[in-house]
Amino acid sequence: MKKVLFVLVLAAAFAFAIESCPVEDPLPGTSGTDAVLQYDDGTAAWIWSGLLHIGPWFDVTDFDAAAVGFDCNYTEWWFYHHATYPWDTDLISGELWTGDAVTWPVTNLTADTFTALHYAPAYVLYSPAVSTGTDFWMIANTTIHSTLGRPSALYDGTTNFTGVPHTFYSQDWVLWNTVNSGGIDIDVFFRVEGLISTALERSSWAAIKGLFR
Ligand SMILES: [Ca+2]
Repeated sequence: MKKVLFVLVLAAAFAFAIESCPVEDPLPGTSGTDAVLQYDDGTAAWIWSGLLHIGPWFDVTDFDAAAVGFDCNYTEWWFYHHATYPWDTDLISGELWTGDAVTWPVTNLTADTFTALHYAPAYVLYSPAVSTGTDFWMIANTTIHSTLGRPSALYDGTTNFTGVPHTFYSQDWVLWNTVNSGGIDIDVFFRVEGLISTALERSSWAAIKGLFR
C-alpha cells in the first residue's frame, strides 16, 4: 500500500513540473525562406517540458514594416523527445489566436490536433488561409491530450532580432511569462508561412479597382 501511495504522489508531483534541459545534438542553422516568419535563430539549444500553453506572439511588422495584414498558409512546429521527459502523447493542439503582448491571446482563429515529431518539423496546413492581422499568437496547447505538459517543444538559446521577448508560456491562461534559460529570454521553434499584405498593395489594388470600375 505504501508503495502505491508513493507512486501516486510522485506521479502528481511530476505532472506539474516545469523542467528543461539542453539539446545534446544541436542542429546546424536552419533559417527559413523569405516567406517563413520566425523569431528563433535556427539553432536548437533547449527543451522545455510541462508548459501548458506556449507560443510566439507574431508582429508581422517585425518582418515587413509596411505590413497591414497576414494570411497564414501553414504553421511549422518543432518538438523534441528527450529520454528525461518521456511523452505521454504525441498529439497536441496547434492554435492561432488574435492578440499581442499587451492583450495576450484574445480570440481563437483556429485549433487543430496534429502529431508532434521528434526533432523534425510538423506542419498544419490551412485552406483557405487564416487571416490573422499583423499581431497574433501561435499557441501549442498541451492540455487537450497530455497530463504532463507534453510533447516538449524545442527552443533556441538566444534573444531575438527585435530586442523584445516574443515567446511566452502560461499555466493558467492569465499570467504569461517569458521562457528564460540561463537568464536569456529564448525563442520556441514555432514558425508561420503566409502572405504579408502591405499598405502599398492595398492602395494599388484600390487604384486598379478604381480604373476598371
Ligand atoms: Ca532566439
